[in-house]
Amino acid sequence: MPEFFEDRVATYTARINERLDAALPAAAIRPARLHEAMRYAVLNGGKRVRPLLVYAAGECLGVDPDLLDVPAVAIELIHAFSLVHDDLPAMDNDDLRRGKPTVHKQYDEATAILAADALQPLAFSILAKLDGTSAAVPIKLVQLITEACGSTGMTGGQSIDLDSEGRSLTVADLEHMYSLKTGALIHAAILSPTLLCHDLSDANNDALDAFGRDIGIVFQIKDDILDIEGETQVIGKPTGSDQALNKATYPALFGIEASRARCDELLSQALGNLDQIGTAAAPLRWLARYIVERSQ
Ligand code: GRG
Repeated sequence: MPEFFEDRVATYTARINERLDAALPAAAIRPARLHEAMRYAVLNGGKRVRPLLVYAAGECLGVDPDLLDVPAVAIELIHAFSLVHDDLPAMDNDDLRRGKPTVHKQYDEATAILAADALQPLAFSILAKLDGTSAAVPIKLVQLITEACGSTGMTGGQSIDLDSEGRSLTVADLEHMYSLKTGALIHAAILSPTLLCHDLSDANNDALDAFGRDIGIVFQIKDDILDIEGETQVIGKPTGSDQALNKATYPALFGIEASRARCDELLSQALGNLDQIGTAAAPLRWLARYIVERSQ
């Protein structure tokens, strides 16, 4: 059984990497340095968890994978954009990402900012050009994903994260920040196939909605744990950077054991939500467990 899913992950990862490559402007097109930096930001590795969640949730609902490529690519481009900005000196000031120099280290700060700036409109133009659906679908996808990125989504979460350095937060406030900073885009990835499904029941929609919320928070708590217990060579970035920045994280505020326990609790709640969907949710169940058990 696990090998079966590992093969599927490899197939979908190869698929998204090809689609991303095709979606990005060729490095030879002027301005070449900007295009090179955009390609570096996106194609320099990465687990592709968000696209995998798009494909897995789409499979659950019986959506044609050719339609899923569009939200999968757009969401990964936005994720790559967020990592470039997150690594800048004005934010987390990181030199290493995915085992390679961060974009501002490989190029320069101005190029990194511009590459990220250009990835975002590329993502939305790809969504707007989706065909093979009614005209309302691309608009709904754009609405879902812009809300996940904006001031009450990822950008807002990043703002709270930066403001929280050196401060003590309640569990509720910390999880609110996580649900925005990391969870919002993961939630949008899981919900995007619902907009491409013709016969979605309210119950299945609610199940995916609840699953997406839980798994987004789990993803960030696991990221915090890896920042302490992971190996730099495996996670592709220095460990201990949260502590160096005095970040408000789950392990820093509540301890590593409480962090593990919360991951397990949220995972079991997330998996419980999928009971409604039944066996068709097997790929999502596998990905949820992978998110908690991963070492990178
Ligand atoms: C993009 C609209 C927009 C705003 C940017 C900078 C910023 C606002 C948000 C940063 C959000 C952020 C970096 C959250 C952390 C999420 C996280 C745990 C990232 C690591 O994701 P992985 O492990 O990375 O999936 P890989 O490298 O595998 O893709």
